[in-house]
Amino acid sequence: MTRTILISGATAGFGAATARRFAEAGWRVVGTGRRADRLAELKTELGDLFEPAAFDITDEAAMIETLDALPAPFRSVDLLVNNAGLALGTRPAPQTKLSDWRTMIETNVTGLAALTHHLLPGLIERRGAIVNIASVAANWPYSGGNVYGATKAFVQQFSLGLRSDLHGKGVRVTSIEPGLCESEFTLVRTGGDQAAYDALYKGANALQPKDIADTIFWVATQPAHVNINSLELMPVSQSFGGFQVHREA
Ligand code: 8X3
Repeated sequence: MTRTILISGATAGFGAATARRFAEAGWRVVGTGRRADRLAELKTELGDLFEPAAFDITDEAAMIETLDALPAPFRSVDLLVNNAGLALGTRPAPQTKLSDWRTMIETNVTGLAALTHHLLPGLIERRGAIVNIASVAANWPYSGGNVYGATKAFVQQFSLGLRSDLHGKGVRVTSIEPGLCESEFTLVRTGGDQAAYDALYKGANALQPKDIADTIFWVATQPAHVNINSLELMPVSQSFGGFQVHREA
């Protein structure tokens, strides 16, 4: 039986790689995102197995209208991958813009919750699965992580809460928490600063979007009685820096 995956934020990075990974395995794939041209390119690449759903995840009315208008087989979602999300800025909290914090909360928290809420009845009916993309930033605070890390802690805790609320319903829920991964994410975070992007990844042998896609695929193809609650992964080159202590002069 052909199954259907819906991936939010499929226009680049983890989302596009995940679309390719599941289409390769014969799943029907719904890819959402704001950039219709990117989704059209994926449609050209992946063919009939791929269905674009262009909307901004912060626009709940557009999301519902677009998803409800999908061709019937693509409306029966078995696996929701909540991947859409972003970080804006790397500066400490006092030097950030409140508008950036709002955008992160509206996308990473409110948008993710709205999409999940909309698809939940069908996922319960089909005993489906939800994979939420959190981050190591949910587990390990770092300077400049502020609201981004907090939104990812929400995603992680929401995943655990869903597990509890869906008790006995056969729906699997997983929080995936990736570390440094080379993707457009960093260009978005730095406002398109290619030099900062190059410096961050130079010599780091970072994770690649395909690593995350393979991880999601592995999680989704475990036997039906196995739930991976959370899974944190980093490149070998990334580890922990410990606490900082400020001393008065
Ligand atoms: C972001 C992970 O390690 O680039 O989700 O801060 S990291």
